[in-house]
Amino acid sequence: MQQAVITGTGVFTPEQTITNAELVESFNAYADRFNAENADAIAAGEVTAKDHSSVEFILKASGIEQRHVMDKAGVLDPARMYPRLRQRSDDEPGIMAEIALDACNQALKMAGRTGEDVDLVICAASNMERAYPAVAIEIQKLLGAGGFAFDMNVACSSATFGIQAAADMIRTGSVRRALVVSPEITSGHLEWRDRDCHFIFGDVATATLIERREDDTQGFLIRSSRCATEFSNNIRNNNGFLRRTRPDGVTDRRDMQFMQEGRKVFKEVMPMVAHHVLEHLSETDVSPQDLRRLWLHQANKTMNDFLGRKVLGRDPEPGEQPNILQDYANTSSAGSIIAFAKHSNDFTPGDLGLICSFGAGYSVGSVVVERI
Ligand code: CO8
Repeated sequence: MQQAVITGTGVFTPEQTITNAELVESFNAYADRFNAENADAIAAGEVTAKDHSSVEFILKASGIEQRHVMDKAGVLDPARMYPRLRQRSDDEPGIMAEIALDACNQALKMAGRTGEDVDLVICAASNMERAYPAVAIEIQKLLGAGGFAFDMNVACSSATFGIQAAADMIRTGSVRRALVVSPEITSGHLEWRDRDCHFIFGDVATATLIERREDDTQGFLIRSSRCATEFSNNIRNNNGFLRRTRPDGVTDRRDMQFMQEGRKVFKEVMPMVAHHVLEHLSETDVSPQDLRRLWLHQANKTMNDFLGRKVLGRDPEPGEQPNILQDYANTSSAGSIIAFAKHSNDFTPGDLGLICSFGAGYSVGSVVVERI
């Protein structure tokens, strides 16, 4: 059996940012406009008035301070409230492939490889730009990679599930080098007009290069991984290709964007993740005290504080559980990979760490890595 090693990572970060203050100002202008336009219906009790959002609430409830987005102007326009992206012809790279390529090239450069060295591309993300051809195959072509490519979606856990799939194929010898890439344009499917969730997400793309271990391979050995799922409607998006077949097949309906029962998610997912991680560690003879760092899913600071305490059995020391969500918000599957990419350079051979993601499905993915 071969061994699989993470030899490179890449993070594409969109240039445009939206601070909480900018977001709240735009949301409140939208809410005032909505309330004025619907004044009669609101007075008659037929429509619910929109309350203002608040910077203080967002920071306290989530820890998020800003988010990166592909189009700030469209999101902040109170008459629009979603991104405006350029129409592209079928002969140009799609926007997901374009940002994925940037992240992949960073990962390849870090490992001293080129696209031609790669024989598997997995595009692992929460939503795909189109049904087919697979975005991954487009990325494969743009990279000049060989072998094969496919898309997979496990929402926030897409990247860790992708890493497990790629590592398993490397171990059995069916591929030699794989890129797991997560272009997450969450701004396209976030409901920016809903104050309960308008602050949650941001855009980014991450890539992880995984290679078969040779004598001189350096990086992070994938010691083990575990994936788990359990069906829940508490995080859901009903958009899809059967939409026009429904009697009420409208496009601008609340459930065509991201929806969640945030409190329920919090209460149900936390025990599931803590149990999953502790079982994974125990089955593979790794003590939580052996882990130098946890690179957790980046949805909510309180969630990460809770998990850090559950896994380590004590309050994490500074740097043991780095967050990036204050700068990026929740970037779905990319979050734990951004944390890993930005906070792993100080590892020395023998150091162990845990990458862990969780979210819609529900889904949980955990990967134990060792610096070699
Ligand atoms: N400003 C002011 N007040 C607000 C706001 C706001 N923006 N929003 C809500 N409030 C009010 C509420 O109305 C409520 O008022 P009241 O007490 O009078 O009823 C009060 O504040 C408290 O509201 P909540 O109970 O909702 O607040 P919480 O403390 O629970 O925090 C969170 C809300 C931050 C959403 C929290 O519940 C949370 O983080 N939950 C878990 C979220 C999570 O991790 N979800 C995972 C989803 S990600 C995923 O799986 C990927 C999906 C695919 C990607 C999709 C991309 C778009």
